[in-house]
Amino acid sequence: MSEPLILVEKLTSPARVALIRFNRPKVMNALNDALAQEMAVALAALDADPDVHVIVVTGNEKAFAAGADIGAMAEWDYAKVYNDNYITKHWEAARALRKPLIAAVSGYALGGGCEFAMMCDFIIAADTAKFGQPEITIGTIPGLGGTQRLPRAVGKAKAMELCLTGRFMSAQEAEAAGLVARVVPADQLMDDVLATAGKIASYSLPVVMKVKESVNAAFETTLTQGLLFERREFHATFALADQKEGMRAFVGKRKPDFKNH
Ligand code: CO8
Repeated sequence: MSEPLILVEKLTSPARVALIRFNRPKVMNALNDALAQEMAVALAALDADPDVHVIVVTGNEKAFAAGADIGAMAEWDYAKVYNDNYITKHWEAARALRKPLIAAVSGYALGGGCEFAMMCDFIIAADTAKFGQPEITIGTIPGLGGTQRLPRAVGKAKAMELCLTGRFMSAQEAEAAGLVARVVPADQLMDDVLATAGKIASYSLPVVMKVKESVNAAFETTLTQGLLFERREFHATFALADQKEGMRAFVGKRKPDFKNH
């Protein structure tokens, strides 16, 4: 049996959190198609699993992922990538998730690695993290959303400069530019990310999913449509028992006991 390309674990502590770890350490977690397929299957299964509220994806100390597997791609031709629907076929599964997906990034997040981190709902980075879109240095361009999500995250000037030069950006620069939610010392990354995931997992799942959907609407709609969407979803929380429980618990000065309905 060959090694699995990703390791999937449903944690007991914190509860309702699943951890996915890229498992190609010898090649800096280069993302080949078999890994992409395993990831798509795992994400869909965890999204459908009622015991899981939050999914965390990580790599290892050296690399979150150093991009698509260059050795695998080197001899592919246009007909192959087009006919295979390369990238779309597996990676777009991440966009269909209703539950939060958090990227815990240590070391290199380059090319497809940076792009997949940006597909996650937010990134927490170790102070060792390095982000970049170096595709131009190997004769291609970003293909998993780098030219679209990077400008939305850090603005046109920095995104254009990063994609055109292929240079790497430090965790500190990424935080200042708005790409990452927070930077933490490398040896505290997983404790911090899992505590964050555990906190989100302690809330009412339908409310968590409404927050995710509403924030994402900010990138897909006009302001007027987005505000209307948020208002409707806010009103809809009043149909949930968990809204009663949350507000009554606050008034009664006790901890809420959310039932996810
Ligand atoms: N693909 C395949 N193998 C890789 C990759 C990669 N992306 N990155 C590193 N490796 C391998 C190296 O070949 C090396 O293997 P070996 O030990 O057999 O020689 C091993 O990992 C260790 O790497 P290095 O010896 O190079 O380690 P360094 O510490 O010297 O350098 C770097 C680390 C800076 C990360 C360097 O390896 C590097 O520049 N890697 C390539 C980065 C890159 O160009 N990424 C973009 C790839 S293209 C892309 O992502 C397209 C996006 C669209 C598709 C998205 C679908 C996922």
